[in-house]
Amino acid sequence: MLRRHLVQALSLSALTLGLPLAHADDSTFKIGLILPMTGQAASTGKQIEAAAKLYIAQHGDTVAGKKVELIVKDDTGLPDVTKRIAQELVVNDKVDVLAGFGLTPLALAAAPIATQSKTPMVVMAAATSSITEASPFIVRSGFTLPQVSVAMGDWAPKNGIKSVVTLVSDYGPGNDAEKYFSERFELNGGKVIDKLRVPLRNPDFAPFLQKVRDEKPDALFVFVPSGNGAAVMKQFLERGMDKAGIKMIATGDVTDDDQLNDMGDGAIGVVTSHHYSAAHPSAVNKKFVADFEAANKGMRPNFMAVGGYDGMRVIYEAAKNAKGQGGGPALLAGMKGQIFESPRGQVLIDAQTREVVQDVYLRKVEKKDGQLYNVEFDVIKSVKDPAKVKQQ
Ligand code: VNL
Repeated sequence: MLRRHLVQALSLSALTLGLPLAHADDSTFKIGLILPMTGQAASTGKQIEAAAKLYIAQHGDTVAGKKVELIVKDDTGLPDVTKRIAQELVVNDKVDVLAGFGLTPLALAAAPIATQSKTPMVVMAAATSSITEASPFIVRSGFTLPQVSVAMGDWAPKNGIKSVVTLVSDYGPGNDAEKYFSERFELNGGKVIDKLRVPLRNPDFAPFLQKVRDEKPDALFVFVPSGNGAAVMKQFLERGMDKAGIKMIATGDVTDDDQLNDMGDGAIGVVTSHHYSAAHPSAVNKKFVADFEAANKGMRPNFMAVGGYDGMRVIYEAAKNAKGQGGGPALLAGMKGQIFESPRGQVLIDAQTREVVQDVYLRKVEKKDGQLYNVEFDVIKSVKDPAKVKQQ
């Protein structure tokens, strides 16, 4: 306890006085990976850790002449813990880069540490649009909710869905999904009858779904974070919502590849919009899925794994681009503007917004070889985060 207080006191003064925080010694390149390995978002932590380790296994544990050291820390999904760990990693371990961040409040808690210590911070999972504005040192390797929600606002009204109730987790990404889906859906002539928000922690969907049944929309639009989709799907089916003529549409967070196979055949036909499916039919993705499953006892990679895997790519290539120039700003500069083929398709790290520009797909749940997959049937190319397009 005493040691922790001392560390905190020292780190705080070093950060606030703007003292130079020496980075790792010259022979190692340290990546501090902060993830929820326990608690409600633990599946996200497990997916990203596995993906980061796969990237290192495939690409080697040296980069730009330095030995890569991956330091994985469990923040248990609590923002205060994320912040303390970020501080310790920067001050004690002298990491070159911070990465991970499973939920929006966790990313926001660490942002001031990245800014004060000038340490690049790669957000691999959290997806509220405003996160990248919390620090100029943040680069995102996953996606934003506005980016994937707008596609559904275009698809639904063209496919017989005229009225919708939205149901989202009541925090940053849910608010983004609700806003950007609804605005686009109504612009296209649809009507949003009601907007429902469920608590993030231990949600009970039953009373909300009962309300939706009474309101009888053509469809229910859902966003819940990765790991919570199966619970919504189960209750949706148990209440016979589909039989009452209410379709489910959602962002791909709900039909998450990590859980999809456990949702049962009732999920077949659900249409979602998202940036990654394990069924994406490219050679790069087939190899990624096969290697990931081989290294992790058949576990299927989801969009969180891809955010982690691509985040490692962004970090490795930035280290090479910085060409031995030490320090956070050079590494950050090396992250901006990268273009590469990800398992999800072609991506660009936009130098202005530090967001991923990527293709967004419409997908339908189908059974192939006895397993459920999100099968892509349409694509919107090179989508920027719409929240930032408006501002520019
Ligand atoms: C967030 C967004 C988390 C989307 C998620 O799963 C997700 C977030 C843990 O920003 O908190 O699927």
